[in-house]
Amino acid sequence: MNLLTDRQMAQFLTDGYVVLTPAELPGTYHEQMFAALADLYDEGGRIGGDTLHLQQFGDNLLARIPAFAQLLECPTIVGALTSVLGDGYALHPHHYAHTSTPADQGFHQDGNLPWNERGHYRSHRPVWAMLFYYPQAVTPASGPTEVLPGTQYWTRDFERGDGWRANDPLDPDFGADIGGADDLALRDKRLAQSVAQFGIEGVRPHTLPLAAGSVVLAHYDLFHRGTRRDAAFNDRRYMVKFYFFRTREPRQASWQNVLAELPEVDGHGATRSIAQANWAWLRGEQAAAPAPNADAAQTLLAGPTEDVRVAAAYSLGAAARQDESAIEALATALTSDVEGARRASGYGLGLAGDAAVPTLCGALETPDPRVRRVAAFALGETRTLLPAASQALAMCLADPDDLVRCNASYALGTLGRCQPLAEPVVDAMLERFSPQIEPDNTAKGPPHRSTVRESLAWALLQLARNGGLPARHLQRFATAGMADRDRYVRGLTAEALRGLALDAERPWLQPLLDTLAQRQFHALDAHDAARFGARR
Ligand SMILES: O=C(O)CCC(=O)C(=O)O
Repeated sequence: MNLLTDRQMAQFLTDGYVVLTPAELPGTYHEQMFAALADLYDEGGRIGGDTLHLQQFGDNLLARIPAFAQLLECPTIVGALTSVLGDGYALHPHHYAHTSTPADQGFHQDGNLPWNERGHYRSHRPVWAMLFYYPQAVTPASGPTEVLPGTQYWTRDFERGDGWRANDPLDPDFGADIGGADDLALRDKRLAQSVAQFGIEGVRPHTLPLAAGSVVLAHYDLFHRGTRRDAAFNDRRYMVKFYFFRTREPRQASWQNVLAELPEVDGHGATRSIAQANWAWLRGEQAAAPAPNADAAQTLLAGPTEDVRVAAAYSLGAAARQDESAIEALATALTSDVEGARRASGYGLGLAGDAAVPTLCGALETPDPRVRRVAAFALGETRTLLPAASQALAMCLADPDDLVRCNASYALGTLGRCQPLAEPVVDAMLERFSPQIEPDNTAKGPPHRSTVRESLAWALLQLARNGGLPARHLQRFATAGMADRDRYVRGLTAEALRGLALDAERPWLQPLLDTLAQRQFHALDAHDAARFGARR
């Protein structure tokens, strides 16, 4: 496999993406992929309506176009994903083939659950990655993807009412009315304003015209958008997006690593301290702790933009391993009324590790769900081995707030990647992993979805892949997960079991499991048929 070089890895950690050109796949392969996607889009067009075309180009591509496996298994892609996510990374069951249109999308981060649903805070560590595959050349006229390099560690405030906004738009007011307005200059002006208002120095849009067969490997949280195609462009431009996640904590570098320190690359200066922390983490080390500057506590609470608040939180978090007052500053920000201060404090407390555990466990008991959500997420980011953390998170699985339960599930998955969790904790996860106890809670995308059961399925996958589910638990996970009405719960459970079966070194199982995994959503199940089948 072709592992990334130090320079490519530094580019990924700094800018949030790298462009890959898998030389092992011939031009004819990409032509075939283009033709196959065009067929599926034509089929979707004949069906018409406003369905998601799940049977055509949403979630089902591996069944409809099995040759996609050649792309996902080629040495360039396997090497790049292994570099960023480590051995044993997994494919999420959701994917989609996008096409360019006459409309402009606004810059956004994808929601961290399918169809822009929200589950948890965004981790700065490379736990997730996206692949954008372009079977045809992308020109400025055909509607290239545009990215905001270096934005993968930032976000806009997203709390709305008592929940979180769907996905993370850079400008929540940039809707279909503006993206589709006849006045193209107005669209461009609004897009430029959205970047300027973000306020982070050095953030500049970058469009990605690319050769046919190019692949962009992006940090999951990179801001991006689909740009409009020219009125004169009368062909098609496809982009297929796949999602991947890690299943192992890094113990050593998984790329062609020579340098101990993150090299300087042209890129976004504001991301450097986070990129350095990532570089160290990916090498199985801890980043050196710079002394926090005297204003860090104040900057965290009242800094003007996300990057300076997060930088302050990182310096306090690193110092907190020895310095009690740094924990106090982070704890104050955790209960602040300022959303961005609370969010940043979560990153700092996560970095503080064991030293933050008492503060975070205490915060899980506060009446404000906004604080409990950050605290739950941050407990996972501490990667602590202290049992008190997973015990407290297990209690949160019964929290009345869905987002607390999601963040707690996600954090348990992170801790379960670090060491096996105690039996009562796993019991609590499996207890909750049932539609009777944890009912469906979203109507986004396919019917019958639960953001909490999806988060639990992801967490249980992490435990399963790390030897944290003994046979009795595994049986319960497999039975409940494969019977779930939520297709992504089933898909994640299947992916967990596939990995385990392959680990058992029975090579003849591989083709069977690969085929089953590819075809998992191909036949309409009873629930989806009611909504999507009738139109075929
Ligand atoms: O089609 C594109 O270039 C980008 C679309 C995209 O990433 C999205 O809709 O989230």
